[in-house]
Amino acid sequence: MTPAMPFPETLLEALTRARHVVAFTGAGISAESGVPTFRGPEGIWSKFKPEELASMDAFVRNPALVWEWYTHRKTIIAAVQPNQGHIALARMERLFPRFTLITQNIDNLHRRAGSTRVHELHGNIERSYCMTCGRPCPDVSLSGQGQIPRCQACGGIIRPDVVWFGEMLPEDEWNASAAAAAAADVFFSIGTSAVVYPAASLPLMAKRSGAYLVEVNTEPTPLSGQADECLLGPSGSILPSLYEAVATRRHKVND
Ligand code: BV8
Ligand code: ZN
Repeated sequence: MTPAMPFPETLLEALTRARHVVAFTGAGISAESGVPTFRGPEGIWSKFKPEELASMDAFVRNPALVWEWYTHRKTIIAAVQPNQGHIALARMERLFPRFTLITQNIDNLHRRAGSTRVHELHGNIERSYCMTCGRPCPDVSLSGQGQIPRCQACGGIIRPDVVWFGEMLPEDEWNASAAAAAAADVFFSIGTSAVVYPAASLPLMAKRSGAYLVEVNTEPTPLSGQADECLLGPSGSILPSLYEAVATRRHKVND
């Protein structure tokens, strides 16, 4: 049983009355599973600059280095499990009349935790495709000899199905996420440094449309000053406690 944390009454009241709740997540929600974040001290980017790896230029210049980095990350992700934060969000799907999950993460941990409706703004590392014929190529990695994966059908170069810097976000995922932000009664920004656009504009889009904006993070971010509530701490502890507190109240109110 997760120890109940004292949550602000305003937050519990907003969640008890809420019809549409949106959760927007970043690398921080997967940190407690053992997936390195991007900008933390142990963050992936601390060893590389984003443009060195997660961009088309980097891939054209040095596809083997980029594939080596994604193969390394796929190996890490395959070995970890969703944590209590992912699981609490999966359970929230059944707690509110409408619950939308939007993630910047490419690690697929939300789905593995049981979330069924996930908007992946930056793609999914478990998917790849041929840059020449577009054919999806499931589960490819750099070969042992450092050969970059090539399409069986046309010999084209295969790339990870993720959104690189300078690339557009998938239109349908973006449109659905922007619509959810505009309709949210409560919008959670969880485990994100809120610096990568256009994803980072979603929390303020929600607030401008009247949502109650809640940040869950182990440290302040550029968004903190605009949030109605800042819950400071690990999402793996805060989210399960919050779920328990709200589930109890909603059952009392709705029974
Ligand atoms: C686009 C997929 C253009 C790949 C990623 C100048 C100003 C404004 C914008 C720009 C600019 N220059 C360039 C841009 C645009 C650029 C951008 O925003 N750059 C930033 C860096 C300034 N954006 C783009 O290029 C986007 N595309 O703009 O298109 C365009 C426009 C028109 C027409 C054509 C083109 C595409 C961006 C997508 C890039 N791809 N990922 C991959 O993963 O390999 S971004 C990458 O960063 C991940 O998706 C990651 O999720 C995302 C954001 O990082 P976070 O998730 O926030 O992770 P981070 O480590 O930063 O933070 C973790 C947080 O968790 C921390 O706050 C930490 O405190 C907290 N935390 C840690 N542990 C816990 C915790 N919280 C709770 N509990 C814990 N236990
Ligand atoms: Zn092909």
